[in-house]
Amino acid sequence: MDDLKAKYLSQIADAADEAALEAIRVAAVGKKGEVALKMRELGKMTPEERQVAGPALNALKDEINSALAAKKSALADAALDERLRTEWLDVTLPSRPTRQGTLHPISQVQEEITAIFAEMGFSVAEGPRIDTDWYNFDALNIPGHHPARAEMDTFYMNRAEGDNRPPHVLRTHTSPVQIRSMEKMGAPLRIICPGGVYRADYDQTHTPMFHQVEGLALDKDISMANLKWVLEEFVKSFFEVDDVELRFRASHFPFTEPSAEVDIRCSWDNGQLKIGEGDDWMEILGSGMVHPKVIAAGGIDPEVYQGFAFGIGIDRLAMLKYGIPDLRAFFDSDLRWLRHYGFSALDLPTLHGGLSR
Ligand code: 2U9
Repeated sequence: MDDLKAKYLSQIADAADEAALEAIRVAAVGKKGEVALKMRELGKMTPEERQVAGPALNALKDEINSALAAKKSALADAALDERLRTEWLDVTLPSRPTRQGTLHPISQVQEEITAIFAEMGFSVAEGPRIDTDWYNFDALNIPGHHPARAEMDTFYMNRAEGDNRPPHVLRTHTSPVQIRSMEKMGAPLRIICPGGVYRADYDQTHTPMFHQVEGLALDKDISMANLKWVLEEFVKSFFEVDDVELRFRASHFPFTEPSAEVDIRCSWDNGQLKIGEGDDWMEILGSGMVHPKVIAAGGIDPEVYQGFAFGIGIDRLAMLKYGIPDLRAFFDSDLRWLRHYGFSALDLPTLHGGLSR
């Protein structure tokens, strides 16, 4: 027994890492280790011999176990010391002198849009990108059988067998945020909801994740005239032109009634877009008066409150304003592209200081 003890204590002292220590543990005090084998021999001994050998074997086992535990914690301490010695950072070093990052055009345009609507009294509301199909569809007057559900190419979340929670989707628009805001804040309400949305669609003009800003204004006396003024102000500020002609074209969305798609007067001369002049029209957003069922779904009485809503695709607006030809480049993380099309992170857009410089 003394030999066993000396052998294992010296092996433990010499162990270089946790793996070596584990191998020693298995050989010494594991189920089929040497101490266990010795224990089995107890059966063949006389009762007198057993009375001496039994406790001695147990004591040996305890001693080896505590040597193992002590060595394990010493190894962990040494590993931590080694990490602290090698992994360090001089936080007093000066920052790099060259300009490093830029603001992505989508972030820039989102900031610009936010600045414009903030000036008109809209605050920003945000919400989850994964939401229930109730918030994404039913509350917006898109019931289960509605063709709009299929048209939106929805990404459904996988559900485990027996999961009874309601189905969740990657939001196909930011509209669920407006429903949540109505529930939380009631009316009157004036919000914009910017953010990423998801649809299973990928080609030259579609990416499976893109960005929208939706707006909602609810009050006791809101009409289509208010919508028209707000959108005209927005378009003039955004494209930085003094005057622009809008065309409201009758359309249909489940969540607004009446609904209108909005075009701006423009010209395309040798591939150059000019806003506010020319004989062409370009669609830039959708809008309408919020459907009474949608107001009710948000917990607000549609007999008392009504309002307008609109939806704008940020990515396309960024392409138009900054002459970016290919939508898919937005998501390539190509540094040369980001340096070319990016914006200074220190020049946040404001109406008084200029939106884009
Ligand atoms: C609530 C009530 C009404 C939001 C609206 C549109 C019209 C629209 C598109 C624009 C470009 C989506 O990104 S896009 O492809 N959106 O045309 N969106 S009205 O209406 C709402 C939203 C929330 C509670």
